[in-house]
Amino acid sequence: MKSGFVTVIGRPNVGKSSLVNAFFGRKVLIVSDKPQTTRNRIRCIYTDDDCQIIFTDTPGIHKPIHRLGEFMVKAAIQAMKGCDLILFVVDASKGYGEAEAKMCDLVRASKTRTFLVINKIDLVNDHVKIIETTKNKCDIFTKTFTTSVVENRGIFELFEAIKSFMPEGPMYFPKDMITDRPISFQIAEIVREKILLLTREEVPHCVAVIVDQILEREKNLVYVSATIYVERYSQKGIIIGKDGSMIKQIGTLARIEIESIVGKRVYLDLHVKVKKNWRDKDFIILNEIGMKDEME
Ligand SMILES: Nc1nc2c(ncn2[C@@H]2O[C@H](COP(=O)(O)OP(=O)(O)OP(=O)(O)O)[C@@H](O)[C@H]2O)c(=O)[nH]1
Ligand SMILES: [Mg+2]
Repeated sequence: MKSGFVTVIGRPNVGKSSLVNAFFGRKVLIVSDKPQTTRNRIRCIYTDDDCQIIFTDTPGIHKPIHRLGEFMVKAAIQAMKGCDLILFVVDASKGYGEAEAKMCDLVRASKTRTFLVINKIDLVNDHVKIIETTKNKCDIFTKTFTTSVVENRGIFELFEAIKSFMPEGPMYFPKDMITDRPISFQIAEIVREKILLLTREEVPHCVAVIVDQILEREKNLVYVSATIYVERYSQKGIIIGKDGSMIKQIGTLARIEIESIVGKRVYLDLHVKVKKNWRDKDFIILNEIGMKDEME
């Protein structure tokens, strides 16, 4: 059997999580049009009859301005260690910039084989130039691929190339395991994704979601309670909305998706709390949202 570890890196918003979802042919990771959607390294395990590929999605590499950002970048760098292959994802409409230069240094130091993936080619007329610029500035790529997740272009070719690149190895995870993150994490991410979808400006970045309780109340009903943390009272007002309209919308969208992963009806109880500067100071929240490894 072939098996191995593939780490996906790139600056925020280039489509890393979207690519991993495309490999699975379904949503495993949350995605949004706001940068810094992914905050943790998250393993997604693909298993078929003759191979197991463990994809590690990572937060976008950026210049951090608070502890949460520092931990996110640290998580991405850590994820590059010990993998068999790195996917270096670039947004075709943005090209090669500072973040890519930093990534290039990191990849070179890791001495790991790397595929260059130019994603979002649907947004540009000519992606040949960006491939050339990226290759000229960074000469570390074993192979180059162009993809569009929205138009499903190049995904199959890239996936097949990854598969054939994997070494012979064991099954690392049970074959029905999709992610290494617990259900409470997956639920919190779904709630956060709906907030990212429905709010703007600084609000999405100031939100943490923690699942407090998951209880099987009746045979076919699961009670889930979660707390949404924000940094200011004005943000709490935005999340709740006029007469509770926003929190209701967040709850409805999230509940439908949570029900599909839990396989039962869900009663979702959401609360909003203010914790000033939690992104810099609140190690309990940072720990609860999965930053433990990065805090050590
Ligand atoms: N036009 C276009 N949009 C894409 C493509 N792939 C992803 N997107 C969009 O780009 C945005 C960012 O996608 P994500 O998958 O969340 O990006 P990411 O790199 O994981 O972002 P972070 O988690 O913030 O680092 C979303 O709005 C996606 O729908 C693509 O091939 N073409
Ligand atoms: Mg992401």
